Amino acid sequence: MSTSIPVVRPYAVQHKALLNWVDQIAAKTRPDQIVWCDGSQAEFDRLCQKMVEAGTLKRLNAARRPNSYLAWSDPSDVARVEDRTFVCSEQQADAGPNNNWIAPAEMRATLDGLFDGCMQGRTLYVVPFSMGPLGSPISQIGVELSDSPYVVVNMRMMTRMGQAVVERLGQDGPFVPCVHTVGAPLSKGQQDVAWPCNATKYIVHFPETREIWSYGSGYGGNALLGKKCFALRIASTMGRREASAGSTGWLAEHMLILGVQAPWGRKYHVAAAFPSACGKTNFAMLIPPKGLDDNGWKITTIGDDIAWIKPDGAGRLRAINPEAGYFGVAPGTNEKTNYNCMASLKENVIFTNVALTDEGDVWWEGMTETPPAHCLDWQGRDWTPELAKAEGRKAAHPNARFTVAATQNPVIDEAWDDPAGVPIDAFIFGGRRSTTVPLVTEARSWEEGVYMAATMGSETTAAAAGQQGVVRRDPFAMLPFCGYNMADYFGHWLSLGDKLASSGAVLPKIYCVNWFRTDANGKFVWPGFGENARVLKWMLQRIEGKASGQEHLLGVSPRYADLDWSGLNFSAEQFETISAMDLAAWQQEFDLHEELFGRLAHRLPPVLRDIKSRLHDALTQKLAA
Ligand code: SAT
Ligand code: MN
Repeated sequence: MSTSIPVVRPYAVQHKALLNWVDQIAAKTRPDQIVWCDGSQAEFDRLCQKMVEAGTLKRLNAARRPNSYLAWSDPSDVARVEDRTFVCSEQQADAGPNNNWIAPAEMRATLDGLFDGCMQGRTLYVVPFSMGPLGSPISQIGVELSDSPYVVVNMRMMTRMGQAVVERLGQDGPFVPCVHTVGAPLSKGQQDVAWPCNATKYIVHFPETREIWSYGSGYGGNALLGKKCFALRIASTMGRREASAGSTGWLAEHMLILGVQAPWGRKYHVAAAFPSACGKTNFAMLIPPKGLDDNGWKITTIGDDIAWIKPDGAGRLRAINPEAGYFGVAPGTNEKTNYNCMASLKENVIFTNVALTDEGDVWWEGMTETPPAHCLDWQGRDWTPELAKAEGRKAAHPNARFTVAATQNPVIDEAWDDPAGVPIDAFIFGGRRSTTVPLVTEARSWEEGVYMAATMGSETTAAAAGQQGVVRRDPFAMLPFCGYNMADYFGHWLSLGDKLASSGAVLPKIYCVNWFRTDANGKFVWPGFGENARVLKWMLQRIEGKASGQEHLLGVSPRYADLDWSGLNFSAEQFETISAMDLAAWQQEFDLHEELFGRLAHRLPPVLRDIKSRLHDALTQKLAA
């Protein structure tokens, strides 16, 4: 097929199927031109300049924030839209009750209508990207076709993007096709707006054919299709599909990965899952507190949001960060909560939906103790501390973000880019719970760890559109990101553990944490942030068989004396507030586990039901005693 649409392609492409697909999408969406991205700095600068002229970006004060930009989105387009996100597998049961499902044929008909001419008056950018280091056995390649230059510049920071990826694909390499449009075609002479988008939104995945189609949004995970759409929803289905009698398959997880150098001379790697906007980026960059073993600890970042995990030849689970940048929550970030993050944000940053100060720099709630006397809020309106008080209006949107290359992180791990990945010693699962769940619990077995992760609950945050602060079950922090039936996903974790254990491999330990318990006044009791290193130390000592704890209903937790408190004033009473097992609350908690299992009953692995009965019986006995 050939179209008469002008094409800018600064390099040769040998891949016929890729060329044909781009032609085919262009014929349908009818852009003014097609531009193949090379991933260069010059291209990045050119696109940013164009967006400054169009009003999409503001260039920040070069003396204060060199090479940095600010975007304000449309007020209706500020977060992931979970109710507009679809997994269209052939069978509804394969998508599971955790996903919105529409029959593929019906969805294709809908998309056909929506994408018809949707890029008129715009440029179609071809964005080849690699999730993971180019050439790693764990990496995968995608190509996103998008009419948003904002997406292009963000993808350049968030992934390995450009010409080298096309070269890697060669004549017939596999790639995941991703099509994205803001859904705002321009008629001849029509003036564009700063943030084009559409009230109608569809974020669609076809797992069997590994396709992603996104319509109507320009924001975050709705539009940067390498992130949640590919690296989690599609990749999770790929990892499971590759499991067979002879193979464990692999895992695509909503996890940060960190390296921990312990003072006793061993380096560990930990992967931790938390729901969106629960402090993953902070945990991934944490600085151990002074006093803890005289600073013999060093924590380094491999990834802050997503981990792809595969066993190596010896059956050890190895993880890579498929991303190359951070798309983190700005509000609440400051030199105290995340020093290394603030250092990463000194230059070369794209900010979205934070406030603009009179000096041409950025500000957000919590960035400094004293707010600026005046700034423009994320919608461009005058903002002062007085107005904030009177109207309760925030300067930055609660889901305001920064996009920055991982290489700007001063504590990036030396192996963050290693194609072989890093060996995982422990998994951590955490939710945001103001009650019930203790500070830290070690699972007694892989199966019980899977049970704890599967039944995790969390209070909802601003990362997704919708009500905030309500507890929902968020198994493995994957509820919005698992591209297939959650019950099958539990089964995949269980069988992977089974296969590795029976091959003689040592499985990582599994921990469940909760940094967010509150006191009677609703205040967080645990200081969190850097102090979380104390919990990390206990976990690593447990791995070495060098720390004790107390067994209870769910597993093993530290007593007050089992944690290192040097340099921190935290009383045994305070510790009790965040560690106590309220048996009556657990009675209710098990009811909620049962509710979840009821929803997933169709394919739920029986082993999880057995564990639940066992734990519940033990609780009943305790309550009776
Ligand atoms: O908008 S994103 O999905 O990229 C961010 C998040 O939910 O963590
Ligand atoms: Mn996330």
